[in-house]
Amino acid sequence: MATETPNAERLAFYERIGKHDMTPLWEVMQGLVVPEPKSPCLPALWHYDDIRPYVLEAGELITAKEAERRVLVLENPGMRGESRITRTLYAGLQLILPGEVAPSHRHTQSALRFVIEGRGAYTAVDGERTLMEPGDFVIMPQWTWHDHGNESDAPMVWLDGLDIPLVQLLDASFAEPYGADEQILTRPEEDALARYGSGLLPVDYETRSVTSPVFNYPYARTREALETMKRAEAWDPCHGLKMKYVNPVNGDYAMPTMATFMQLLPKGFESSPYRSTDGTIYVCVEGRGQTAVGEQTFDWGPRDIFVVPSWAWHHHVARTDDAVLFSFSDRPVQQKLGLWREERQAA
Ligand code: GTQ
Repeated sequence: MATETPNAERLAFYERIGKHDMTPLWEVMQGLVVPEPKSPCLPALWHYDDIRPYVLEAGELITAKEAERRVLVLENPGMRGESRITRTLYAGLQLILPGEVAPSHRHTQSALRFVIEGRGAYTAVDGERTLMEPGDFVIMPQWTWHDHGNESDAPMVWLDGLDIPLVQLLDASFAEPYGADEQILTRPEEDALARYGSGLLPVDYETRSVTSPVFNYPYARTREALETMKRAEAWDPCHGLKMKYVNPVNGDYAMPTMATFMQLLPKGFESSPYRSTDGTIYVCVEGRGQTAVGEQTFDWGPRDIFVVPSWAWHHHVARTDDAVLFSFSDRPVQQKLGLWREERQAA
């Protein structure tokens, strides 16, 4: 591989082939086929208390209807201007004020919502509404109509996670408006959770979707499950007690492009160093702790959001109480393509 500045003869050659839209691999190979992941994604942390005022201020600047989605995008500091929080994923904080509606639309990007603040606003997906509470993980499957509204008396803020950069890379984006603010509802509230999320499935159920038919995984259920499992005290040295959200139809991740997890770190637990190729976005739901990523240490508490880049060594500590972390990444894509790797530091 060429490492030095090319001589005049080579430069002249590159210029001549450049006219034919060609370039020599040996000048770029090192940056293309790297020996291990070298991501422009940087570790980053957003303290919710620092950014909440800006989210609310956006509510005075523009309505949810005018904005279509009134969101402040969380941009990775290593990739400013690219509307992404990791290489493949987008995240933003969406605000809906009392009485507002974010008009119905659909797109080929998959979206998740993780509720940060407020309760009682709804998301409607494919003919059904769900009321949202803090800690709920809510799915908008690709190409399904979805709209949001807030009939409560307080602002509601949630984290949007979408596979926008991934879909952009594939040039596979389609989007269209519904044509009315709110879609027509065809099923009662919480029907999907009862039908598909209760350890039951309709007999003869055949899915046509790559996404879980359960579109709200309520925090109350998730938290209760973690609390019960905690009694067994079988902590994974790297993860504490970490569960993945699954599609009850096939046991796969709940969404085709994004894996979602909920993790409990018991009070006093310090995890062993770990890394994996899926850059991961974390949201603290409860408790306080620290995550060391590379050279940095992040102190986090409830509603704080932080990013661990691909292949960055990291470990977590829960200091004062049990801590609960929600997280998501592009792991399903990497696993389906045979690319996902993980490494645990030898004890
Ligand atoms: O709610 O449909 O944060 O389409 C970005 C794009 C939210 C949404 C975002 C979107 C949405």
